[in-house]
Amino acid sequence: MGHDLVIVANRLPVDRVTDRNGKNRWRRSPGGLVSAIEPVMRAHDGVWVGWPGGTQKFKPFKVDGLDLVPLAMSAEEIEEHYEGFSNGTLWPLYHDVVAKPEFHREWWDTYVQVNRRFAERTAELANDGATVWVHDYQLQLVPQMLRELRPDLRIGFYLHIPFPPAELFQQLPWRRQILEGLLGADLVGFQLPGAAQNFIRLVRQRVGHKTHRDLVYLPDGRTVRAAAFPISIDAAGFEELARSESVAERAEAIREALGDPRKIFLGIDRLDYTKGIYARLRAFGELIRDGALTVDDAVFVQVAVPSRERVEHYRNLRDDIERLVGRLNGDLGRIGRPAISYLHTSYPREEMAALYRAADVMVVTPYRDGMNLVAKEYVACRVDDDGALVLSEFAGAADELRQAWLVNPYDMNGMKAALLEAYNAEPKELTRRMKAMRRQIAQHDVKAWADSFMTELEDESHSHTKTVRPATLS
Ligand code: GDG
Repeated sequence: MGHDLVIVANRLPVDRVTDRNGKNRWRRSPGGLVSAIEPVMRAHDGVWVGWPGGTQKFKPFKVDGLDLVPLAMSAEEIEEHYEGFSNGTLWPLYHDVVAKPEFHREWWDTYVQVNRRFAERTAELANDGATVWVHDYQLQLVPQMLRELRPDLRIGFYLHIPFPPAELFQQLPWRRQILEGLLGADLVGFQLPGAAQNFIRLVRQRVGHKTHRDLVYLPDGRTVRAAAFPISIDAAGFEELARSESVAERAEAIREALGDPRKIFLGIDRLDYTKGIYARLRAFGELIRDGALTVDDAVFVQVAVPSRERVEHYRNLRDDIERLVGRLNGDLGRIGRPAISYLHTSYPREEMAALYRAADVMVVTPYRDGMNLVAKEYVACRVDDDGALVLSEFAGAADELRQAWLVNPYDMNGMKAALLEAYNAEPKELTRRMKAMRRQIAQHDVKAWADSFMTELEDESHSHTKTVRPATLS
């Protein structure tokens, strides 16, 4: 039996866990994306296609009533499609070349192969005229491959990470194939309007199609729309969690365990070179060295969530950060008073909420970030309308959270000044800023995001009657 909605994403929204009795089972991954998409899936008889992690093959299964179709990857595919082309080529290229992207033809071939398998399986699962929503940079060829197999489908694509300006994108040897892959969709969604504009401009320049504002007119009569849909979080869910007694108590306990400093700075990031962890810790260390802050008054809690540990860049980054933390604590700390409290681990959602509640200054300083949900989660958890957010201008979230202390993460002195201002801000000032940011997040939550994308995808008229010549550029 087919489905009226197919969600296609690199990962399935579940993790394989071993329970107390040593039995393996599936557990739903935490996170807003799944909870936002779940109601849409239920309303449309949906199914989710994705990689379950690892190399083991599984039959389709259900978790909490959600239909899931796992697509296995071989060890070579994990190495070349996931770690290679996705995380070694596209990830750095799309994040302003913060690290040097590597271009390998074998990685590309495997990327094509995996995308084809996703497209073929999706084509089998979709009912006549069904809607398919493809997610993220690992699967940019799926829309076109699927369109060829199933012209009857309505196809949407959403990119969670930035889409780079033409000057960087054109480094990619397979730039035209990627653009054509995305053009298989009826609607291509991005975090920010600038990314949609980058895409339209590239399509015009590199593929040679006619474009007007946010529309691309294809020679076959189809119209593709590119637009921004800034993603968000389950704001009410986070707020409820933050208000719970157990989280409030845990936040108190965290403060106490840190020796009741006057103020707690907090960073929570996947350990990724785009997140700017090294520079922010350096800035904080310099403030202590300068005497602007002391280890009695302030501590920086940095949670670095393990990520992509098999990719070399990530291993080196971890070493660099840990060497810096060691040096700062060795130089600046005293017994029982480290400058940085560094944790290389991940936590349950409750502990995240308690950390957000405990922190006076949240520091989010990526060099480039599609959105950054951590910044939004912090705001949602500040139920007393206090706390300061120091936020990079280069995070998508900066477009909405205008009342944060916005910083350029490349500007060390600017970042130091912002950290200090946030630290010294008057309560009235903090409340004014936080209230405005909380209003924004409450009104634009992840449900609103999913609804607006789906509405746009389903409502759209996807054809035009213009006469356009076939593209000739290469
Ligand atoms: C990509 C884009 C875009 C983190 N540590 C733990 C944990 N988390 C959760 C956070 C947050 C999520 O993971 C991280 O999301 P971010 O947005 O901060 O960053 P990426 O992972 O890089 O996500 C990004 C996003 O996609 C969505 O489109 O915003 O720009 O790069 O929700 O809370 N959750 C738990 N324990 C942890 O230790 N439970």
